[in-house]
Amino acid sequence: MRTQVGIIGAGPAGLLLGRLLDMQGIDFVILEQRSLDYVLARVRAGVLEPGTVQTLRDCGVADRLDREGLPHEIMQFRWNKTRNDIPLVGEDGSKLVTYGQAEVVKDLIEYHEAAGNRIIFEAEVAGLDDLEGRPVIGFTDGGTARTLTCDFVAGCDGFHGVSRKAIPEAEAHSFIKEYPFSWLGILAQAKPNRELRGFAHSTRGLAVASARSESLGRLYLQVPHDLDPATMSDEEIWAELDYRMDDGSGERLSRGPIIEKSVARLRGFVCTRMQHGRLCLAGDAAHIVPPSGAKGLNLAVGDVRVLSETIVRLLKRDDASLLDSYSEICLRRIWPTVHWSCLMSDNVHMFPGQSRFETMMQYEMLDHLVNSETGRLRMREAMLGRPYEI
Ligand code: RFL
Repeated sequence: MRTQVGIIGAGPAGLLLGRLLDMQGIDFVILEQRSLDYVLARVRAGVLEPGTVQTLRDCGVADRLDREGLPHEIMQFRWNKTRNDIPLVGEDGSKLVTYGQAEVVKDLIEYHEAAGNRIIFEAEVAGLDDLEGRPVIGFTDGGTARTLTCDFVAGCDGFHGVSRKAIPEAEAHSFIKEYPFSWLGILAQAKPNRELRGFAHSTRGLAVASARSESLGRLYLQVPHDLDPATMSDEEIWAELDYRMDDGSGERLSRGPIIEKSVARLRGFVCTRMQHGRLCLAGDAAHIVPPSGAKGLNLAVGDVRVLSETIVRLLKRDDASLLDSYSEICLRRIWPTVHWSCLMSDNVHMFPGQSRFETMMQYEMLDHLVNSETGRLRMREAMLGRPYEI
């Protein structure tokens, strides 16, 4: 097979890149190791920055998002059993929107299917060759070994993908912070309670309550790495969420059947070498943020905007100027966002062996971010997302 751009991974990064290339008349093939059903069922991020929403609108894939997305004007924080609200509206009126990552992925796949674009599911990429000449992607399709020859490769294959491993010395140019706990995430058929949303720092650890739609709640509990979600009953999960979210107001979460449970580790990770020859990494393939900042998907969108312009200039105008500065441009948005996500994580969780002094320091930091003028400015800038360079 042959194409101009071989995209590895049908997550938000790969699917959006395909759409942006499509708008420029550049041919591409997306190779995805999982099945279509698996990709559509994956529950993950849900808070979209205004820039992400606008990018999806500019790509013509935001009709449902504009109808069903839930605008998010106030963020609630609880600590020491007290509720604090912070308005999160930009000076131009821009807001965060809650709309599940699975819905973004579904809208993009529907677009590609209608346009007749090539996405090959259950096609696992095993290796990359000749990245400094004419790249060749080796993959297995239904057990058969095949190759895709292309002019450019986009590594959008997530943290565990193969693309990063094809970059010489990527490991030596990587930075990682592992947190000593995980998040248990649940999806519940329960109407989210508007008065009980956001982050709650409790002495038994963090709880987060958010909405995926008017009738679906997405909630999280800080848990040990080795927690087997099957060992916690729905009743125990709701009781723990209520305990940690309690702010003395008497409000309780609305309960309903829990339809999905999963445990995810928290880590910060950045690979600063995001390009080698005609391969560029985008999204989780290059960086991971702890979810406390709700930034993973939004960062992927920022990378992909730079990557699509890099590819357009290279393939249409034979101009490699952006290719040489790809990592540098992306990292200018990545590092501050990683820093913000880690700052949030460091202050909303209970760490093993944490002293009461350290807890008081966390309260102080949260109070600064939520209740002081400079702190609110910082929070708004970080949560609404930094402006794009490209
Ligand atoms: P993805 O979504 O991981 O997609 C990568 C795709 O590549 C495929 N793949 C391969 N395909 C072919 N051959 C191979 N060898 C391949 N290896 C991998 C994979 O099957 C997959 O389809 O990366 P992408 O596109 O960069 O998008 C990034 C976002 O998905 C990610 O940042 C967020 O979901 C992170 N994240 C969250 N972010 C938030 O902002 N808020 C959240 O609440 C939030 N919750 C989460 C999350 C990530 C989670 N994971 C990864 C454990 C909850 C979870 C459970």
